Amino acid sequence: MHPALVRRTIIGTACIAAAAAFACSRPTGNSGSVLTGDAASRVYVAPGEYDEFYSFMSGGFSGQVAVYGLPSGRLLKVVPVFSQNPENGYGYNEETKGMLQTTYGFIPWDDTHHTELSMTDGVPDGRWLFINGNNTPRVARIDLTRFETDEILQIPNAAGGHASPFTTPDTKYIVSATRFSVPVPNTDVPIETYKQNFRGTLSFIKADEPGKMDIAFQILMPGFNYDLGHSGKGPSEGWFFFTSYNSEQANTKLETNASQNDKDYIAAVNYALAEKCVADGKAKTMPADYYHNWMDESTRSARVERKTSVRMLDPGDCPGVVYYLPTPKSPHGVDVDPSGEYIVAGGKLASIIPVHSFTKLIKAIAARAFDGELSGIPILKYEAILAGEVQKPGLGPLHTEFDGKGNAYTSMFISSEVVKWKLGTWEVLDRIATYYSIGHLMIPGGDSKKPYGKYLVAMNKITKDRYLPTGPEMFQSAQLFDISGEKMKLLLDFPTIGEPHYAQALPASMLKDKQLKFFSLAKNMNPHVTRAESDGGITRQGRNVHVKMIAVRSHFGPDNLEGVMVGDTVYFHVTNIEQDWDILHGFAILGAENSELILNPGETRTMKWVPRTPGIYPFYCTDFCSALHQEMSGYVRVSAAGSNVQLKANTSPKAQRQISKVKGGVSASQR
Ligand code: RUQ
Ligand code: CUA
Repeated sequence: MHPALVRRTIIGTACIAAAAAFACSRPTGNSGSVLTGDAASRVYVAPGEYDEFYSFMSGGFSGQVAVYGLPSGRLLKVVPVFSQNPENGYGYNEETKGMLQTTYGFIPWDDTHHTELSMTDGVPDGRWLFINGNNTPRVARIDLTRFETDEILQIPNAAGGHASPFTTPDTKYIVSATRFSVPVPNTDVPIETYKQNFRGTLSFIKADEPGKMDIAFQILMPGFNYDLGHSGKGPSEGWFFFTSYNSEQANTKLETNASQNDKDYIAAVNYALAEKCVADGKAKTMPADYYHNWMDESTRSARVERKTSVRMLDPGDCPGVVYYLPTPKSPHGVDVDPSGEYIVAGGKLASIIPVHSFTKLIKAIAARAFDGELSGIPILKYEAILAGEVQKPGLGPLHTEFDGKGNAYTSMFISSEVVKWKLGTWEVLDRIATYYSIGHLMIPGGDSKKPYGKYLVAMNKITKDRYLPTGPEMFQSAQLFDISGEKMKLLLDFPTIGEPHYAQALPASMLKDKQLKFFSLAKNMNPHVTRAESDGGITRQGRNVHVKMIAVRSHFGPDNLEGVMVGDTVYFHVTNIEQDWDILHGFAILGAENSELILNPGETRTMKWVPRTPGIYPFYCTDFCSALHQEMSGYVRVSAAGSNVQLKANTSPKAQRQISKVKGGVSASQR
């Protein structure tokens, strides 16, 4: 019987027996059966106090990033990345639409999988967070002083960007490997010619300069499916490891056809050597079509650049750049321990966890301990590179993280548990159930040189009875474990947005004091900025009407607009002229086929609006900003096409009175 059901039955029986004496509480899921006494106090963050860690969870099929506090599990923010976000107008307003531009057109969605913090010397440094778009292969950079997406790079010659955006210890590169092999360049061929025509690519993306992300080079690989990656560190710095499955190169019914081989491969890529080969001109420049979009800091508007070529390195032209490490059985995760010596693979269908040794790998290469080759890539002998195998770990090993104290923690999808084992002796030390079907797990800093090793978060694929039911679909579920002692302890369940896949976390102290509180109005170089109400107004350029407007507690200026006609396209350029933390205004207008605008203090945002019928259209502030928030509104008069109503923008007497009240504050902030 399911453990939850067992407990419910017990509670049920005890309840009947005790009914005369006590009021029985209803059974509430099964957490009580595994919780220890102090769990509540371990996760309790008192009102007004802060969490110890920021945890950045992938938003999965929401396309975003969700930021949670740990240990409380409180949702702190949703950062829009690849999906339009009506909550703040990202991807709807004119300034940010460009961020979602791709060669496939404007794409309002993606499927995010892995968050990755930037690192310095192999340790998270709190500058940026990267995340991948899995469907339309892209990588994004989020600035951690603002929690905003600043840059998106599309990956050409790829179809699905799953092994991404893992970083090198110095954040010189982040990577993206294609999940699906396709013809490179992509072209119309019969699908059954998979083996002849389909190829994989591994992309190394230059990532250490904001606004300058670019494909440094791609490596052309056999037509497998590439799954996950991790960089080496310490002695293995300069190498990158990628798992692959479907070495069978099946193109149909992968469920069985891609699970035939006893072993698939981890590709060990010597990217330091690849760099050298590229510098020596051994990569071919090939045409490619992809977008690079980034936010211009001064205008806070997206800049969009279309790129036309990449450098493609064929491993045959750079001997020693890639080796294959045979790894049982359709490996999913590949994780490198804090010392950089051990490379741990999670073979979804394997009955052991294999651990490769970097020292042995280098020796095996020198001794040419090969088992043949694949498309010119030498296959190392399994026994020659093996450090050890964890025996009987459980079923369905996927991902491993480390606590920095010599222990590894592996998620077991099929047996729904976390298994703790010891590096070096490979013995299983502890196991604890997860509810249910854990995918990734995360320890703050757990894939870095210096894990923080206090908590572990399990990200589970199935939620079922963990919360009050919400129809057939429930949020995904995360669970927080205390790993500070010998035995793991369950502390907390909390729901997450989308399917979080992976997360990374760092101490709040690394970010908290670096947060930007507002944008400087003086430095706002948006071409449509309005710095003072007297600069507002309405102008016509053919069928386009531009409205320049300020928002300040508690009015818009101007707030009455006339002379707009059916057939016009109206652009509302609204500037929030507040210079104060967390004082936001919004803008929405009746019937707009668009989301609202949300305006950070000091920021200009533009809404495009096409009125369809004559009439009066109210607009209002959507973010409750003051006692007179409900008064923060205005009207647009729309006349029939060809009418002779004059363009007019005015300011209401009430707004005049309010502006004189707040003027001192506003002008002071502009000095
Ligand atoms: S995945 S549950 Cu998309 Cu990283 Cu392993
Ligand atoms: Cu401004 Cu409500």
